[in-house]
Amino acid sequence: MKHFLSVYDAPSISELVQEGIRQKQNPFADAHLGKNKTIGLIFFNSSLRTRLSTQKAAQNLGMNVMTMNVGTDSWGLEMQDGVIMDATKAEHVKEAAAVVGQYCDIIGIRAFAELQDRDKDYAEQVLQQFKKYAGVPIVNLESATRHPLQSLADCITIEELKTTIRPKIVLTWLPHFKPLPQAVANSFCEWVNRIEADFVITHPEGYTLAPEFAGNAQVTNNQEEALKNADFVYGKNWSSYAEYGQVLTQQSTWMMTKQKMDLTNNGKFMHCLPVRRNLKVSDDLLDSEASVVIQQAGNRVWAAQAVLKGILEG
Ligand code: SN0
Repeated sequence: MKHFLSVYDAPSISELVQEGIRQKQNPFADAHLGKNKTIGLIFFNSSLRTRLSTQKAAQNLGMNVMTMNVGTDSWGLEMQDGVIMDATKAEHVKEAAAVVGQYCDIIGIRAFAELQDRDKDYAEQVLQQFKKYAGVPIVNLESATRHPLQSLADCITIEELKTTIRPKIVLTWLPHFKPLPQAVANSFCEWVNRIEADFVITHPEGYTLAPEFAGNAQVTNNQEEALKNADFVYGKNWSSYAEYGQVLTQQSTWMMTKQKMDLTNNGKFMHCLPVRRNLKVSDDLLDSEASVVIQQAGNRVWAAQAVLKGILEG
């Protein structure tokens, strides 16, 4: 593997999932692979799981880790080529990425969607500029349109917990007052569309995901119908793609509760976290046996470790 920006960089989902499970069983088996190698983790946005799990995965592989928050720790970075830099941003990504590439063997980048200009977000400028100028492999730590390390951890969790060869997996939209990116939902679709599953997406009208991500999944505006016999329910809020970045509704009837899980086939509830309790998901569901969000977050380490191993070997 050279870069890890999306599912298209994964040579095989099932092999990456199996590699993650192997790393979980034997975390230090490859402790020499990353000896004297350095990973730089660059954050344009907040992070808890991604930052710590990727750091831990790199350390398990024997790597050195450097972390930086852009803007607060470093100079503000200009992404646009050919502009007169007479505003607040003091450094251009051309130099910044090339310099970080001098210090690091792998660079991880987190840069969320700004949710102002759809074409700009979906062009993935920050990731693409780093890829162009850093000269070393780039790992996506959640970009404007995708969160592939999360999706791989999700696939590992589903593989661990599934009780049938072809589970029914439901992605349900959850209410939130704040406009959130589509990245986690997009990426989940992109991966789950490629594993053995019956995949259903449910959301209120106006929240249709981009066709290149939704793919051939079944889509319904009826959450109750979608939840019937589900083996996995994956909750996530996202803002509208059609009316880009808008919050069109906050209907609390879309909140996931323990009672709604009664419709499922003894289903497991998943969420990437952070989750706002009693806004998106009720306490009684998050505190129940049905919720696997902590196991899912734990698997972030093994997903990152499988990916970093693939890049170190590649
Ligand atoms: C991010 C998102 O993409 O939805 C990161 C998820 C891993 N989530 C948030 O920004 C939540 C912020 C909030 O205020 O609830």
